[in-house]
Amino acid sequence: MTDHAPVAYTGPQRVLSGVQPSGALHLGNYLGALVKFARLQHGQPTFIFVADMHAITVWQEPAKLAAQTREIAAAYLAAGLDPAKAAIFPQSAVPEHAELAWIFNCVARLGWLDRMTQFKEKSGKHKERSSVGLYTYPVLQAADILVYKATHVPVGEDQKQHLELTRDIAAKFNHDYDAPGFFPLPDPLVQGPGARVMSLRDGSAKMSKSDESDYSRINLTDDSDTIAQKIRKARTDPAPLPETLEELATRPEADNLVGIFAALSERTKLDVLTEYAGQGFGTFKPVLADLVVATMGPVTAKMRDYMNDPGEIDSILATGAARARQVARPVVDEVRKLVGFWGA
Ligand code: AQP
Repeated sequence: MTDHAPVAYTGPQRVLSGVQPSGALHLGNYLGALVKFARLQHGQPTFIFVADMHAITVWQEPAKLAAQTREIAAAYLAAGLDPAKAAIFPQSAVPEHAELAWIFNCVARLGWLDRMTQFKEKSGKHKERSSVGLYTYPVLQAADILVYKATHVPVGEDQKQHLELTRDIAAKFNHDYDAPGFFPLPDPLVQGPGARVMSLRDGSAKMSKSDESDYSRINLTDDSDTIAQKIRKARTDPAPLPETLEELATRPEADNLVGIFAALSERTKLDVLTEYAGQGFGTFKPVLADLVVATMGPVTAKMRDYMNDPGEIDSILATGAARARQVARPVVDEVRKLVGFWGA
């Protein structure tokens, strides 16, 4: 170990992200992640994986996991990801993720992981019965990103803390192994009104796959009637929509619905308020429901089409995995040399 002032990474820019195949996707995943993936693929080389190794940190039925993996791939394609541009692959098909994760387990400090709020939320009162994988999940996530030396990571706001941990691991590795600038310190891309979509039943909790109430979320597989009903029943307050963002911020449920409207129509929240200020939810909710149905309907239909062709999805996943390995293997080989492993 030697002392070094941090040296900036000067390699190519790359985008990486992923979603777990742990249940039906919802509007939060779509706006916070999928839409951003599709936008970014036109700029830099893009790697989008299905996080099946993350999914098994909590129990997954073995008989269903491969189908769930294909379903996420179908959602990626339906959201506009193009396999000719982005490498789309299952995480477990690129073993370099796990290989690097072990080395990072030896770089990360227990104190860093102890601060991760997602583990605390997901393990709840039964921490000692959680898998070790759930605890070290953010370390695997750091390996997912850095095995491609990715510089930009589009995620929802809930992932910001994990991204900070990735930066800490990259900086410590570069320092400890005397490899200034070897790994980039990746930037989370979290901006935009879709970065934190909240539950339709509780404006202080994020929309989540694991929420017990199906009325808390809009699933990518919901039909038009179900979507309209969920928005009609969404919790709100009796006041009309305000004129300013400051007032909106004091009303979490209203803020959430305006945010969803803004994200789906690619406008700002202020723009939406300018149009609907003074109107009650009796007027706003049906317009929002129409917008959600009009935007999500075609995505759901495309997703079903892809799901009906599992052979095509498998071929896209296999090609994506081969492309991903071409980038990941040389990085891990360099890491092996830096660490001093035999034969490297
Ligand atoms: N409510 C949300 N708003 C905006 N973005 C969100 N994301 C998740 N929920 C929201 C983003 O979706 C991506 C994939 O998430 P994931 O499936 O890998 O893990 P997650 O964050 O644990 O997603 P869920 O749906 O909330 O699942 P559970 O209920 O299991 O916790 C990430 O980029 C995430 O930020």
